[in-house]
Amino acid sequence: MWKAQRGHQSIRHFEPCLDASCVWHEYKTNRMYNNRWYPTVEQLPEGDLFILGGSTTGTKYNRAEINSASYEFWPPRSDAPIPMPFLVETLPYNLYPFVFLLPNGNLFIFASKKSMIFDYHNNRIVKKLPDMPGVPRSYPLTGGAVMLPLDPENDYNVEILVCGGSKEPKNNSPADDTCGRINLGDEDPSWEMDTFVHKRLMPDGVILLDGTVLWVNGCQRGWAGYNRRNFDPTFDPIIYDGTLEHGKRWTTGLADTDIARMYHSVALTLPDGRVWIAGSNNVDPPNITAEYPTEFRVEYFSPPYLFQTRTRPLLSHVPRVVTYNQTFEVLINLGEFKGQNPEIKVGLLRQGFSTHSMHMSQRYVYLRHTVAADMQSIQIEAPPKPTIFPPGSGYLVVLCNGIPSTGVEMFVEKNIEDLQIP
Ligand SMILES: [Cu+2]
Repeated sequence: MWKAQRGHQSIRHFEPCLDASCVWHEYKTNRMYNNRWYPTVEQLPEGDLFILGGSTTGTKYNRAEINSASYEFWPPRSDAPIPMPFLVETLPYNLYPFVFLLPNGNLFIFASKKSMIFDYHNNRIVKKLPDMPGVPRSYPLTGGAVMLPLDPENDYNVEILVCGGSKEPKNNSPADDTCGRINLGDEDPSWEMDTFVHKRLMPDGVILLDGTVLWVNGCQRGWAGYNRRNFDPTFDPIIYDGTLEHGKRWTTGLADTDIARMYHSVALTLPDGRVWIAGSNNVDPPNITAEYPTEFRVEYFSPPYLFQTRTRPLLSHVPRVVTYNQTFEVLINLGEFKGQNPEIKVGLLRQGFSTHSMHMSQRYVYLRHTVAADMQSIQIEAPPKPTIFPPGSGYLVVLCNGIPSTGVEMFVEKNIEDLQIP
């Protein structure tokens, strides 16, 4: 049986397969320069990975002696990790910084309350942004962050949403009940504060197939970590629609769960439009009889768009791989909406990967398109460049009056040959 090596510097590869032969490959010699416990990884347009921050050893929260205040690339682009003073300025609550690749090729980087636009090509801060009001938002005072869907209609203007967190690393610390949203397209971006409906730390924010954001998991008191640090679980899912005006963005009153999902919970949007929710373990060693037990049950959340009586659009003949800026055709069946001039949108979702309320490399991009006169096919333009959607897979979705089709996996590559199908 495969046993993982010590993980602080490990790079592990997993090759998907259709049989039972899949194994993890561990690289003992090829490894990161720095020990990194709780770093962030973001996919880059060049096809490699940006790895940022963390601490050199496991800890309740970061401190100067163990701070991995640097970044590096995988595969390596430099001979050594590159120092990042921002990760010193944001101590001690700066593990798992929020990082998003921006359409202009820079990175948005957020830790604690601070954020900046960073040019990783030239190791240069492009712009420092104002502090976000309220509590720190990074581990172990864990909030969540989402880059709202990118849309060619507004020239891929970027807005970032950061929600929740906790006041201090104490058992009785109240979770935060606010979200902040910053428009990076503004000349002087500032945080517009909004409610998070109620207090929540360790939330999971996932982009649904229709471009809205579902928040699940978490709790109302304490901080992130093992052994009696998380209390008062939040059971209700809430949905944020970033296209609506302030005060009208939240949908509440959805079906509650009765499972506490706090530290080490995860959530992921599925191609069929549901959300897969799993985990929770805030006891070490795992214990299924604890007050908040180690949780082995999986749940599926079905968003309101799956309960509409209207016909769900059908999508077929999606190409397996397209190149940037390529125009391609898919077939659609709009059911009773055919001929009624419905609003058609096309989206491409990359769910990214989820841990500790982080949804690294998650993004959603609307695609330019033209619906055929007979409403049975759509000409779609692939994302124009890799800074908008880095190379790799996503789920293509057609929305008809806001109701999404099932997502169909499609790869976007610089060259068709880049996708090696075994
Ligand atoms: Cu952990």
